[in-house]
Amino acid sequence: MERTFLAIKPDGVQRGLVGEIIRRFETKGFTLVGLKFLKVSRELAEQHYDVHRERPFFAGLVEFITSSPVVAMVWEGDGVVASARKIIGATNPLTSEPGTIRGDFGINIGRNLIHGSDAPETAQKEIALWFKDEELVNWQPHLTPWLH
Ligand code: 3AN
Repeated sequence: MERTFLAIKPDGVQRGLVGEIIRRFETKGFTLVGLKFLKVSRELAEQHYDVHRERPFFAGLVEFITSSPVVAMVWEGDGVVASARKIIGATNPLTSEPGTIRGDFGINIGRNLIHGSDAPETAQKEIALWFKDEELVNWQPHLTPWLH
């Protein structure tokens, strides 16, 4: 089953949007399989944003994500990587569609509330970086199958 890595960034936590953001993935029907609240180390932040190392905003990204706690999560479900990206919205909240998390709650590209893996391969790498195997819960909600 496909999995994705999501992290509610410091701005989402500080603005009290944790419940609202989690609700959107729950009500969509995806399954939560990992969840933790942590202050991110500089080492983890630099590894997570490694692809952006040469970008001018890299230092600011690392500074911000390490500045205050984040909620790290793994969600599971058919097509969850692409679907979560749609639920999150475009990178710049100013142009993200209303109805998306960034479109509904953000303005600033450097404060876009949530990270979501951009492809299944990236998701696997990010899940391995942020979570130990034993921190992920293999389970299935016992709902009527036609709901999902
Ligand atoms: P996304 O999070 O939508 O996948 P990426 O991977 O292009 O976006 O960028 C990673 C993060 O870098 C974004 N979430 C955003 O916080 C930050 N970022 C991207 N572009 C800029 C920019 N031009 N200025 C400041 N921060 C940026």
